[in-house]
Amino acid sequence: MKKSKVLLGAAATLVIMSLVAGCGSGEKTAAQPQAGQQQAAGHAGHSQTMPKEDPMPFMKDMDKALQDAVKQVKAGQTMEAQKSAGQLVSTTEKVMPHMMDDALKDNLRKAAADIKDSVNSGKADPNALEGKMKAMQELMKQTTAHLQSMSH
Ligand SMILES: [Cu+2]
Repeated sequence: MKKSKVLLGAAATLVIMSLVAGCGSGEKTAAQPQAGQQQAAGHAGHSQTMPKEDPMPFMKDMDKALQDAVKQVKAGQTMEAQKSAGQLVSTTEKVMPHMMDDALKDNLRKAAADIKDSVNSGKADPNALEGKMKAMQELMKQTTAHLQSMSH
């Protein structure tokens, strides 16, 4: 009697253990295709992880802040130029969550930070700054095309 109870108990433990293990592995395999689906959705269009907003107005703000900063540096309006450069970086950050191209994202962020640093140094060479502006505008063109390839 006692022996069979122990055996039953052991069998029950085994069943529970295999159920738990089965559950665990089931969860793992279920999680993997989910991650794949999310990636696929991100490439096809506006990802669910993105803020629900149209990033295009940010691109306009970015362009305006960039042109203002360069204009103000040229006019010797250092304080205003620094404000515009700050605006440039913050609008760039707003667009970041909508971008799926990591290289482009990185380049755009670096271009904005570079311009801000040079404006904040207070001794930005207007000609060098103009070159940086053109480089950033080229990246912005690519970014706009990239954002338009997604549905927002
Ligand atoms: Cu988006």
